[in-house]
Amino acid sequence: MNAVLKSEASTGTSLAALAAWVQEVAALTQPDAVHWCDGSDAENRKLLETMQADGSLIPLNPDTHPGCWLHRSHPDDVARVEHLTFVCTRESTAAGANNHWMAPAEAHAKMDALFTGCMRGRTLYVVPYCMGPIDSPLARCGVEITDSPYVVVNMRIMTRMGTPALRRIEQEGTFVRGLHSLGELDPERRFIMHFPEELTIKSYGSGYGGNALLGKKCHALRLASWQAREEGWLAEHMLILGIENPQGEVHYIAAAFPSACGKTNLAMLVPPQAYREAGWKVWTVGDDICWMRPGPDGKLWAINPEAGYFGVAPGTSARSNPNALTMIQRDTIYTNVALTADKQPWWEGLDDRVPALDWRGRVYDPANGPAAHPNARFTVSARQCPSWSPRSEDAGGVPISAIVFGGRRASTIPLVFEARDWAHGVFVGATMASETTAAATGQVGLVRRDPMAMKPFCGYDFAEYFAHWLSFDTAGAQLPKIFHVNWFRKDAEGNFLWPGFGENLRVLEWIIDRVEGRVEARDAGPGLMPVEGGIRAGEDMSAATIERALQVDAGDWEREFADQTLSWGQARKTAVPA
Ligand code: GTP
Ligand code: SPV
Ligand code: MN
Repeated sequence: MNAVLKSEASTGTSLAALAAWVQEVAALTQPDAVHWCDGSDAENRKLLETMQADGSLIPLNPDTHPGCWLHRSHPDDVARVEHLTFVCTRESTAAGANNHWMAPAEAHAKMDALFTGCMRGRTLYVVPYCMGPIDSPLARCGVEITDSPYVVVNMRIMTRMGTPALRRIEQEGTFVRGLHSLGELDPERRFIMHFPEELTIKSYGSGYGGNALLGKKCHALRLASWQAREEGWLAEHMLILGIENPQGEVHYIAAAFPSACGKTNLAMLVPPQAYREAGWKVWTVGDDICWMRPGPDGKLWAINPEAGYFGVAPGTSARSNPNALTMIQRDTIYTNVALTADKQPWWEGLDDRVPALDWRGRVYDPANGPAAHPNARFTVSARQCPSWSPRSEDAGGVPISAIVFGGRRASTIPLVFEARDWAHGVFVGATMASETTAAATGQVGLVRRDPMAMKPFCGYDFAEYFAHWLSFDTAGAQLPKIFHVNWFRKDAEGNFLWPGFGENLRVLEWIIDRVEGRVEARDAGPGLMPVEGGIRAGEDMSAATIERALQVDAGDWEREFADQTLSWGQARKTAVPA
């Protein structure tokens, strides 16, 4: 451990509860040194240098990718582990059928046994962070203790990390406690435990984003959803984007798609040429998490609690997401991507170059599978996105005009439909499904119910969660309209029926027109749908493509409805505690 970091170890905090907790954890985990993170550039540089020296970060080509690094994770530690993720409430019914549950005493005992002495030979980092603009009443703070410098430098990008957060925590006196250790990175000794009644997280044995950057899914979704229900707001797995039309009106839309199903891409959408020329603009507020609550005007006001993006690399290209590609050209941490011979990051779908090394550092051989891991990711500051919205820093958030649910569905689900009212919209969100992806370990491509894209992230019983959603429909509420989209429908040959990406703006335009009452819709089974010509065609978009993507087949829908009922029944049955 280097001298500068070590000499700061005894500083700490004026908040007795925090100082005591750090001391207690240090006594348990027995690190060689304790370092309180201030979030400064100098501190960050030191950490990067230390990791370069021990090989856990590899500098990328400074000419093409200045300030960029590659991290190769343990090959068994590349995604979230839903089967090892628990919600530990006093009553098992509070965690619900949708979560794995363990009694808090048992979970603490199990975790504390793992944590005993686990930081010997390592530095314990104390990472104070704020989820949301530091001056926002909607923001919430936490402290993560970790023995992973990779986690620290990622948390610095993903959250408002360091001294300003510590000052807010000292003023408020309360904070989420997150304890993390890499442990042995053994999948057999890996658990992600949540104690919502204690505002505590314990995570052991993984360095992967969603398992280890505790501000993100563990705090900002699982614990925050619990707090949100108690306090009358919503913590959702949603992107937030602003759409500015040629008249200068901006509408903010929040959209929930499951992991690796298009949030980052939609949030950074580049309008098709005809729209750009007419003056349409897209503003990115968030790509993964949305906290929203009713304002005095009855509207839902939303903030993005994060300060950076932990995005899926594969599929990102100049064609699919030019804003993202620009954004990750500098000061970016790449995890599990491939490398070209001149040390540029590479992944499937980027371009037609052939990489030199795969994500494990082996000479690239297609026989070993994809060059980049399918869940390879980039970590980057939100401000580097060309479409970054300055409203991301608004303490009060942005007003939401529409909520969009969507999934990855090869069949059945049309391009877009609108819920008839709030209650129907909650039903649409509650029954949605999507094909599983590489964002979580397990089989990819299975259709599973993923209500509101929150199956892996809701910190309490889904029945209570749906009831909480319904409770927002009060007199005086100015609730957003709710829609469902599907960018992933395929034809018989397995080709996408809809070009997606920038072209998705055509669907968002219809959504805004519906919100403003500017266009008619027809009732078509699943919900309200565009009338002919309702979605704008153009030189690069034929009316026939739109019609095909909008088709609804009665037989498919009967099967879908039967599956919705069956899946839910099964989920309830299998999850009854023993
Ligand atoms: P998480 O960060 O895991 O929560 O995922 P996300 O919802 O932000 O997913 P992301 O936008 O990173 O998309 C994941 C994959 O879907 C990428 O490979 C994209 O290229 C692909 N994708 C995104 N939008 C579209 C689309 O409109 N059409 C098609 N065909 N693919 C898309
Ligand atoms: C997801 O899996 O939904 C992600 C990536 O956004 S992680 O933060 O690792 O959960
Ligand atoms: Mn996500």
